[in-house]
Amino acid sequence: MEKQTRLILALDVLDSDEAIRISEAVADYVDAIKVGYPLVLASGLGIIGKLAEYAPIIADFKVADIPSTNRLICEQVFDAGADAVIVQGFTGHDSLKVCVDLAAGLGKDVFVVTEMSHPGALDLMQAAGESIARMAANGKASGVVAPATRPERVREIRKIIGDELAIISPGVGAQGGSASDTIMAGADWVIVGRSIYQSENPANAAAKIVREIEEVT
Ligand code: OMP
Repeated sequence: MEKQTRLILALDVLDSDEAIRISEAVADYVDAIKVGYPLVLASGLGIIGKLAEYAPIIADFKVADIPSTNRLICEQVFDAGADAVIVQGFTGHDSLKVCVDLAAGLGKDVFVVTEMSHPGALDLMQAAGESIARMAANGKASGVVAPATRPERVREIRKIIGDELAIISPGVGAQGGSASDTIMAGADWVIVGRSIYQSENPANAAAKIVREIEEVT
């Protein structure tokens, strides 16, 4: 994934035609498109290959199982044409390792969720976030997912993982986070969904976020 616009679209629409239309419209403004359960469950895994024509695809399945099941899931995801997969970190180092090993052999990326962006992440996840970030770095993941709703946590997680790993950061716009604050806190990319795909003009909405990022980089 090349760092150009530093914007990743989270494409949580359900209709495949709409997904293709939006991807085509925003292709010039995004470095990747993140596809997850909503779109894949509604449209089938084949949507990944179709959208890969417009941008690299991050498959957000928040993979969280035992190692052998994680391997089966990641094989399907990469076979479908995804360039990267998002996995949960709380399942531990062995579950992560199979994903990283498989991805490394295929030249693909693994991003590990540390602490999520919603308020409920404070109940349990935040306490484990820094340990998960450390495990992601030790386990040679490509990067971590960290919350744009809490730039101070992005800053902490950056200190833990150093500069080798990337930070991709959701929570900008609809969840209240700011693209520029998140980038200034140390994120490499911001992930934006509803503020783009629910906009009357997704291309304009994406362009506006890219301009905001450019102002602080
Ligand atoms: P919007 O809130 O619509 O911009 O979408 C954010 C996207 O990022 C959604 O696809 C979420 O599932 C995803 N996400 C979070 O919002 N918070 C997290 O902590 C982690 C993710 C993720 O792993 O992508």
